[in-house]
Amino acid sequence: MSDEAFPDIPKIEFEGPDSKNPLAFKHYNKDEVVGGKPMKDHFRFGVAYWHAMRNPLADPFGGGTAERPWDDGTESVANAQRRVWAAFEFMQKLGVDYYCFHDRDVAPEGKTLAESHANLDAVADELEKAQKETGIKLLWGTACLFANKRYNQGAATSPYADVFAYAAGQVKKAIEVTHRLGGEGYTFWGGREGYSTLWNTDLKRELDHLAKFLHMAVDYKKKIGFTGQFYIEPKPKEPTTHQYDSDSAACLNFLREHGLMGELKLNIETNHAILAGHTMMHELEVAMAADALGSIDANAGDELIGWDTDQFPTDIYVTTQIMLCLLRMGGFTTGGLNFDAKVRRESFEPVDLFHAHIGGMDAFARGLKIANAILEDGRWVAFRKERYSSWEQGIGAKIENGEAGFEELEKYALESAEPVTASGRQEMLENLINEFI
Ligand code: XUL
Ligand code: CO
Repeated sequence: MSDEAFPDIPKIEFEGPDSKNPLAFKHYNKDEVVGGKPMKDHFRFGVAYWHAMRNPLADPFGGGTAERPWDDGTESVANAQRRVWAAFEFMQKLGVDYYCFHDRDVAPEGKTLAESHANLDAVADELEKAQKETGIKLLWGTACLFANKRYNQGAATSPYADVFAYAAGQVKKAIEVTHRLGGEGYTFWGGREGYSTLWNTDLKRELDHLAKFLHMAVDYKKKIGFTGQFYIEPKPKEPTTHQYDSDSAACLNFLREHGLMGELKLNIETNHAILAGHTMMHELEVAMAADALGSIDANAGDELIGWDTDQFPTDIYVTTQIMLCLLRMGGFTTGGLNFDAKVRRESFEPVDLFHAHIGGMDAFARGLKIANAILEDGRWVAFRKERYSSWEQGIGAKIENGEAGFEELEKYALESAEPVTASGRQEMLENLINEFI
């Protein structure tokens, strides 16, 4: 396609913190080395195709407002193919290396599964060409198992076996296309896997079915030699009242109970963490403790609203916490920071897509620099280490090494003076972190 989708927008460059150009990075300087590697390799930023290219910006009170001149509004394959080039022009001008998609975002659903497969293949041809031409890669693919009416009561957890089978056929194809496009991962987000009321729900049976579905996916992945990482994405509610993959701990418990640990890692989303009543840092720490933090859906929620508003991340405090976790983990392997975020309904012009992503990337660049400075300073790390120093030797080391039981500990306590603790110094630590922000 020769026509540009964003003709008035140049390639977004790093201009530094003094720049007043809204279409420039103030902090994200992709090749600048921070903490031993270039910024771009810390983040592995991804654009979410469904939000950037397909979200019409509707809300419950009114239809879409998004102006997307390259899109003719039809559900045709030709329109979907043209849209691919707009997407890649956007990503190239923005300077991100990855994207993520749902099967039904990139290609229209057909009247039959066979027709949907053919549509997806036709658009995948175009995606493959665009990837080759631009060097932009697929971070992960996924299947939309929630929009079509057939999934109104779930997909893998639907009470109806035919729906389970249909979903399996759809996911099989989505994994194949992800594999064909060199995807580095594949995500399972619950969609409508949950319930609206327990009065009509056999919870145990539905959870067993979900586990069976994931085992089949793992088997098939191995059969076709797809080596990308599988992820499960926690979210507590919306669209159902209770989603089965409600938070990191629930997902890990589910994976362990059903023999899936090691096969799937977690893709953790900031807005979902908030809906679960947790901080993002909590969700990341829980996943990291199980060696299961795989990827991140970067966005923000509005704490005053209480639903999945999928806003762009701008809060430096939160990006700092996320980068502190990632740096301590040693960074992503297959995962990345996918902007699972949409511009506001009021921000309907194409250029707003740039403002939104630039802001998110700059917020993460600042988070990275701040987190790295905190770690290099060493006081925060030293405080935490010192707080647990009683476990390094003596009775603490014996307990951790499994060399002491209740009898020995009772004897130790009887013979020792009253235990002494020190202040937790929460406020001092909050002040310390703020020194860097
Ligand atoms: C929904 C959500 C999804 C997943 C992919 O809240 O986050 O878009 O990221 O299915
Ligand atoms: Co998400």
